[in-house]
Amino acid sequence: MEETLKYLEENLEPEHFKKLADLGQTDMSKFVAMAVKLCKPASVFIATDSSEDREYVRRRAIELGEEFELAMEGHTCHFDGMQDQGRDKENTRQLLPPNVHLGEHFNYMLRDEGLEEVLGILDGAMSGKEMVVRFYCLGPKSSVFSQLCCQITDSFYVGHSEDLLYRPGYEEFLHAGEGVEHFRFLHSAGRLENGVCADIDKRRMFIDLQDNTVYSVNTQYGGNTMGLKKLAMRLGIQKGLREGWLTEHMFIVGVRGPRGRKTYMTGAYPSMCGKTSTAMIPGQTIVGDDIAYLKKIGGDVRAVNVEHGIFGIIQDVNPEDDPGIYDLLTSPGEVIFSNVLVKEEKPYWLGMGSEIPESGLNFSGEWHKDNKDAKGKKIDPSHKNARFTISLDMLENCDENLDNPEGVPVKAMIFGGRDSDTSVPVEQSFDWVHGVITKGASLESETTAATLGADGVREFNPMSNLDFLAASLDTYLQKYLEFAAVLSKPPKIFAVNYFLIDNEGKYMTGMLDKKVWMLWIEERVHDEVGALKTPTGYIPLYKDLRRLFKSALGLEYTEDQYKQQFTVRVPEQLAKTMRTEAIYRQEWGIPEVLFSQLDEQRKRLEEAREAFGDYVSPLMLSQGL
Ligand code: SPV
Ligand code: MN
Repeated sequence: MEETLKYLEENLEPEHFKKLADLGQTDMSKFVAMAVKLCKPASVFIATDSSEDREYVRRRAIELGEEFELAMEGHTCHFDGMQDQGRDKENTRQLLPPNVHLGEHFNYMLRDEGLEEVLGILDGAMSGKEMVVRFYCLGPKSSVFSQLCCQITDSFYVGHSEDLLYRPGYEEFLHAGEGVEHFRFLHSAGRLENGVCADIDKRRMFIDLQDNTVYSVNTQYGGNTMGLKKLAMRLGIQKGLREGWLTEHMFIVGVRGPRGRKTYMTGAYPSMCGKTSTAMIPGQTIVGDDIAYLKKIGGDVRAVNVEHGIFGIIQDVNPEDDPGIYDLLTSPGEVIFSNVLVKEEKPYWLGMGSEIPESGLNFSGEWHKDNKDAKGKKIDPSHKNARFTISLDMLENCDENLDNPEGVPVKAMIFGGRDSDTSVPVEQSFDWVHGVITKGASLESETTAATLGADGVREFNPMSNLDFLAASLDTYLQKYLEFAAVLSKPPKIFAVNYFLIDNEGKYMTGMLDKKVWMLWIEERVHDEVGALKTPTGYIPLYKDLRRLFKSALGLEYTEDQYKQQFTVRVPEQLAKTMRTEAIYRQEWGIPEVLFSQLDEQRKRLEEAREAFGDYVSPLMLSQGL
């Protein structure tokens, strides 16, 4: 330790050396010393939780040109490079010791080789730049869920974003005692040209599971750089599976039921499948929109939001579909816009509900509506994955239990994907095991712009967590099944699908209909409404949906709509069952119950086909519960 402290004392300004030394965390000091030695920054800023340090980080982001101010007070905008607009799955790898294999769905490499490569790229990556060291707490402070973290970066945009998205952790470290386990992240945007990363070909996000450390370099996009977000999920998943709890890609909301009752639910959907907008449905309260830790406490599953803010997709945020967020994005307050169009210091984005200028400044530089990219494709005014960053406590509908150290009790868990032709809009599983297997582990979704690559390709994405798993599928599933099996009343499991398309290529359900599905789920949790039993789960009765459409949205919901939306599509369902089974057959050690559940589902579907044909109208089914 003495050697480390000596090195730090020689290389940090006294004020900053003191802030770090005061923490008394040997391991962390070594990490900081290693990062300074390796990345060779011109200076180092150690940030505490103070408002001065926080303000400094925000100001530096602007001074360095990583963000620029917009007309509205508190609003700034940041641009990522043309090739840096989403999570780069290809170059995000877990580093594993020899002889550890997770399966073919994962991107990993040998730890020694990976470390050599990424440390080589990070060598001197901060020359001439300022390094900033931040401390955060994932989950509420002083709670059984708290997970301390240290983020080192040379991007003040990353630091500023994390200040909006996470709870401060300097004080927590100070009181935690020497040697507290923590996650750590080292990021450098690398060499910049015109404010964006110049060496995109050397973009790497490497996760060292053995050392709870993540390295990220030559990228600015939040999903690749903010260690506490998706990169920390791998570390959280690894730790949770060891200790018997879950780290999930889930929102958490409080849904108001009859007589003012509030019921908490989680929802796991892949990126860009309506997670944030579901968490923001008017009339509900929001605990979180992206990442949850779930633990068993006192006979309940309880969940916390790992985060304290939203890094949300801005496309289609407009006064009609997303009034809460739209208001916030058009009022004074601290907001970071990324990859939108800016004209005369005003931000514009696709689907904002008003006209977008024909020219302005965007992620491609000076933009005009006829501009084309290198492949000859027209450049959108704002990127499909353009985002806004805000703190949750700015929202009027922020839930009162956001910072409750015990979290909130989870009564329903919802799984949703982008599915144009197979599943009904909402459905309840028969029980915990059926739900985990046929709704969670079988989840598929058509790809979106949140990750680099083609859009609209159907992909297997169990629990919407595949991108972040730090365990083989058999371990993850086994632990998931065990997680709530011991509870007398495990959360009920539901599936939703907002993306069914009719023969003319139009969405079968409206943007706001999800409110009705949530209200139906709320009533089902309390056994207040009946349902029809289908081969794949319980679906709503027409009369309940008609009532809820009327009371929640003031709409007449017709029997024709119901029939069209809730028809059991047997060939598509059978094909899905077979696709899922084939994927799991290629894995090793998958719990046998997965195959037996899929087999039973297939038999039920075949029986229904015998009795009613390929497409089974809900009106043909009898009430099942
Ligand atoms: C997602 O893509 O799932 C997000 C944004 O929530 S990112 O930070 O890129 O992961
Ligand atoms: Mn996400």
